[in-house]
Amino acid sequence: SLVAAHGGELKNLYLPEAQAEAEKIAAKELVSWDLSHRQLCDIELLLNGGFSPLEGFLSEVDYDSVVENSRLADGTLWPMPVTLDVSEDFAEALSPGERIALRDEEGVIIALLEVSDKWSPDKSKEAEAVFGTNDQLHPAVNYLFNQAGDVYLGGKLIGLARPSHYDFRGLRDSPKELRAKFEKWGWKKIVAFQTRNPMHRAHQELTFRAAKQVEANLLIHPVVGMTKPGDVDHFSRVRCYEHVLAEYPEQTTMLSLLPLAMRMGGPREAVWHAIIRKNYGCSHFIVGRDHAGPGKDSNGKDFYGAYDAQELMQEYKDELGIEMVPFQMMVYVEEKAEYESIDEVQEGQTVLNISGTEFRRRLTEGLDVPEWFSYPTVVKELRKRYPARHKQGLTVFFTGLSGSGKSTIANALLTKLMELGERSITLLDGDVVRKHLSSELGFSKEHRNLNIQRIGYVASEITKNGGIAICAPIAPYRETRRQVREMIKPVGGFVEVHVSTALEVCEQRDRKGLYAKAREGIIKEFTGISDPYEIPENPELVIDTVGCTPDEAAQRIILKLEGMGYIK
Ligand code: PPS
Repeated sequence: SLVAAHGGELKNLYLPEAQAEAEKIAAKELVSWDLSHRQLCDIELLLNGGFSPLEGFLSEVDYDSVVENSRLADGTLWPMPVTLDVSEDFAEALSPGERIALRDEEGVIIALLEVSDKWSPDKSKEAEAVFGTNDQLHPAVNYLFNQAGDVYLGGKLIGLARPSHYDFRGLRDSPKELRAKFEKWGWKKIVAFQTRNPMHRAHQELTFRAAKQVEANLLIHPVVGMTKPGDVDHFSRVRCYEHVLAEYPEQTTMLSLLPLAMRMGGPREAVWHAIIRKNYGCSHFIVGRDHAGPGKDSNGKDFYGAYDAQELMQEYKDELGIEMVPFQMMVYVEEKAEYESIDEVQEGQTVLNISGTEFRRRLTEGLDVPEWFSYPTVVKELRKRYPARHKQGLTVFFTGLSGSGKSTIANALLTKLMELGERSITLLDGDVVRKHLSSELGFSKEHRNLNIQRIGYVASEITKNGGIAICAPIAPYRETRRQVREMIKPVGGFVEVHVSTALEVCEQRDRKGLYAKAREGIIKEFTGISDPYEIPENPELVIDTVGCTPDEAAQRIILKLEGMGYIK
């Protein structure tokens, strides 16, 4: 039979259906808390027994004990605080013994919490003891100080509804369901592989060897709850895993998704991961190099040593109840055309490896990825997600005084890009936007900023979907322009063009007669005359329309875009 759950018994905190229905109706009267995404991930694993032996969010004594000794108050090994953080305001009105309703993002009541404890944690102590640092570059420390509420609630949970998922439903198994599958297939020894990254050949080699070494079946058990910010989204990853699955001998390996919210807690997290896999029925757990590592701290140093996690696992070996399969990094040995563990490589042999960063660079530059590194199916999947720069969306953001020539150049650029014909293009000209998006706005600082934020939002959507947005507002405030850049950068290219034509020139041209009216005071808050224009500090391009035709100006932008790789 399969390994027992941690603490002996696999928990299931859900009420039987009929009872749950009755409780749901009664629960509508209760005070309720809207769960954050991370809390929702935690609650799913609490309710389905993935976090056995926990029966709810940690009480204060359990929390103190976990923080200090990686153990619950009764001595059971448990390395990670699982707490319900709430705001002071919310906590204030609660009294011990009270029941509250916990709701998901759509307002569905997932569970009831019988509040037994309420306390203000020493966050600094928690960070230091659990994650070994107070450095906010650590994602969990950052969460603790900048997102988590200041009060923790502890108590037992009563599960009423399973958190809903619309994606990859066939690949989501609770511990009970996964155990049932193992039993049905007659799998007795199962080695689990934890991952938050796409899998390439090295991972396939490593996991296949691990399974062979301990004569076990293999469970690929990727985290799809929350991983490190900036990771490849789980939709793309799961499609990659499905391709990799085809590379194992048939009937030996399975894929199941784990809705865990990772903390990137290195050694302690490795122990936690192992306990969770034991609850899912696995007998073995692979711990590789830098397990659940959060990257580098503010001094550029790794938060944890590469094999710290393996060492801590070793320390708890006798009481873990799931065996570690330690692995060193796998590298490709060119002479042998094979993967090998880095500690087995002989002197004089050529070792090839492509780092995650280098792999990403190759995708964005549209460069070749060799077949020894990954599978063409996986690379193709990731290329869809991370297209080469000339296939990504892009925003060209003009800023400058009224009459500086923004619209004229923007139109010339639009036409030239249409001539190239690679992507669809939208022009968000100042006047057009004020007619269709911002007709109720005036020219106060507040209204101008609102106007620019709307433009930024629309441009970011266009950019995200692979199009080109050309924006041509005055956008006089630096801070708002910065916000727009921040909004768009993560989804594609952003090129700021300062049309720097001097005020005197704009006023002299006065195409719309607005400057004359502004001087007379008929138009108030007029940029450059009676309202500020903050000059951009680091635009990608500066264009003065004196001595430069619109055609030349547009051509300069095209060249810039080519130089940056956005057009081929
Ligand atoms: S902002 O500050 O970015 O929101 O301005 P924008 O949306 O680009 O609108 C600028 C156009 O509105 C006309 N206009 C004024 N501009 C500046 N200040 C005041 N008070 C003002 N009142 C009306 C003007 O025609 C601007 O168009 P452009 O194309 O820039 O000349």
